[in-house]
Amino acid sequence: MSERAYIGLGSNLAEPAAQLRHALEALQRLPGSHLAGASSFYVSDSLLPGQPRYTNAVAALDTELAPLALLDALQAIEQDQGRERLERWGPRTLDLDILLFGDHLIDVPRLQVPHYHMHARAFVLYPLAELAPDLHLPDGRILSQLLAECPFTGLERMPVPSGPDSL
Ligand code: A4P
Ligand code: MG
Repeated sequence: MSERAYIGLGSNLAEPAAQLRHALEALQRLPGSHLAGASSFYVSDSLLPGQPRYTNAVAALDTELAPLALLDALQAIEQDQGRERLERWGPRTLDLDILLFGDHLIDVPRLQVPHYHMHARAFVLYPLAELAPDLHLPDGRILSQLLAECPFTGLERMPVPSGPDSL
């Protein structure tokens, strides 16, 4: 059975926008999966001081992969694109987070879904709203309400369309 997953993409090293475009191409190639959509790209300051600015986006992926198989596949894409895990929250060529996986609530050591900070991060919520403005989270939260509590301040939407059609 196919599930709709939402994937958060982030990069702040080595041409971030190109990293995100490559990652979207890689998502398109995942087995048993279909890239159903991609948001615009957004640029914002890092939450952590002293790091380059981030480029972020969200992708909608319809997938027959199980959640941990999807996590394995996303981590393989991160590795392919040169991610080095030198420190947690350090700068990275590519970060792929599973924001949502259908209506599943997942809490196992390797994977927590919904992603633990998505409800308070403008660089996640605004691109997600481009793809699914009426979304209800499996824990009962409503995306429009989260957006109302999360100012757009500090986000810069890049003008060039970034969807799969423009890859
Ligand atoms: N893991 C658990 N749940 C998930 C999930 N839902 N999706 C585990 C993906 N992975 C999940 O991840 C560490 C472990 O989390 C994984 O091995 C997996 O088993 P990681 O990607 O190696 O570590 P990380 O990215 O350094 O940590 P984390 O918590 O994902 O970092 P954040 O919270 O994403 O923070 N500022 C802006 N403007 N934009 C950003 O994207 N990102 C960060 C990093 C800081 N500031 C930022 C941004
Ligand atoms: Mg991560």
